[in-house]
Formats: sequence, C-alpha cells, structure tokens
Amino acid sequence: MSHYKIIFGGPVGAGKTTAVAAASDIPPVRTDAAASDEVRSIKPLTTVAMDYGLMKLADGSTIHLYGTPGQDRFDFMWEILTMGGIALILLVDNSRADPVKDMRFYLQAFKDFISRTAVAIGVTHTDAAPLPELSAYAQALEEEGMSCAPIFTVDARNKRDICLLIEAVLSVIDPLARA
Ligand SMILES: Nc1nc2c(ncn2[C@@H]2O[C@H](COP(=O)(O)OP(=O)(O)OP(=O)(O)O)[C@@H](O)[C@H]2O)c(=O)[nH]1
Ligand SMILES: [Mg+2]
Repeated sequence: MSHYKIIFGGPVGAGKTTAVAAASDIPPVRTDAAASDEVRSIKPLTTVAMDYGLMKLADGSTIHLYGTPGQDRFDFMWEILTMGGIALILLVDNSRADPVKDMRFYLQAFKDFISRTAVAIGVTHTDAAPLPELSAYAQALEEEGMSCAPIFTVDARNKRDICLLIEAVLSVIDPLARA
C-alpha cells in the first residue's frame, strides 16, 4: 500500500479547487474566500490557503490531493504544499489572455519541485476557448526542455479527466503505477 501526495497548481480560475473536488472520494476541504478586486471579475470565490481531497485506490493505497491558491500573493503556500509531494498537476485556463505564458510562469515557479518529481499539464476551458491549440503548449514545453511532460485538454469538473491526468503523472514516475 502506498500513500501519494499530488499538488495542483496554476492560475486563478483554472479549476484547481474544482478538480480536487471532482476527483476526491471524500467531501473535499476548501478554503475559499470572497475574492478581491481583480479576481472578482473572474469568479466570486478564490482559494486563500489550500484545497484537500483524497482518492482511495482498490489496493488500499491513497492519493492525497492538494490544491494551491492561484494568486501569487499566496505563493508562500506553494512551497509549503509541495513538501512531501510526488508530482505536480498544472492546470492552465485556455480562456485567459496568454495561457501559454501562464504555463511557463507556473513551470518556473514550481521548477525546483518539478526537477525532483514530475509534472503533467491539463488545459481547461477549451470548450469556451478552443485556441491556442495543444501544439502551442507542446512547443513551449520543448523550449523548456520538458518535451515529454504529459499534456491533455481536460474539464476540471469531470472526474475521469482529472483521473487521467493523475494516472499520466504517476506513470511518469513509475510506469507500473495505476491511479
Ligand atoms: N466551461 C468550463 N468551465 C470550467 C472548466 N474547468 C473548470 N471550470 C469552471 O471554472 C471555475 C474554476 O474555479 P476554481 O476551481 O475555483 O478555480 P481555482 O483554480 O481553484 O482558482 P483559485 O483558487 O482562485 O486560484 C469553476 O466555476 C469551474 O466549474 C472547463 O473546462 N470548462
Ligand atoms: Mg481554488
């Protein structure tokens, strides 16, 4: 039996809180608070500390899911939350102004953690904003020396999509791992 910790990172509104809730087998813990000014135009609530959820695997193993706050004024939580983690799932909102740049920003912000572990990228909101295409992210990943990082379009509200991302990132670490 294994116990893994996976962290969800990415910008405000990408769907970190939604993804943790969708994938969790227990009622998730959230720390949403009313958003201030610039974030309120995106959505009324924002994570101020962390999200927590738990996936229970058939063999009794567990995957602890931690969502970070997207706002960089809470970036001190990013380091705290990655402690003991085995992988990062980076969610990027395709409907933002420059989502490929967002991906680069968070890859940079979590680079020490990623260099020790693994990363998979989920591009959300492609139903509302089909462009840019995944190839633009793939090119940026190649430029960052991460051409093998798994990347998918996902809907953070869809449990199967989030499970696919989790399985992908675990398979980078251990090709025999099953989520
Ligand atoms: N249309 C659409 N909506 C989505 C998709 N993924 C997530 N959402 C919605 O986008 C919103 C994301 O909100 P949160 O989950 O709070 O975002 P977050 O990443 O936790 O944001 P912060 O905590 O503020 O950093 C929710 O209303 C989701 O229902 C998607 O693929 N398409
Ligand atoms: Mg959140």
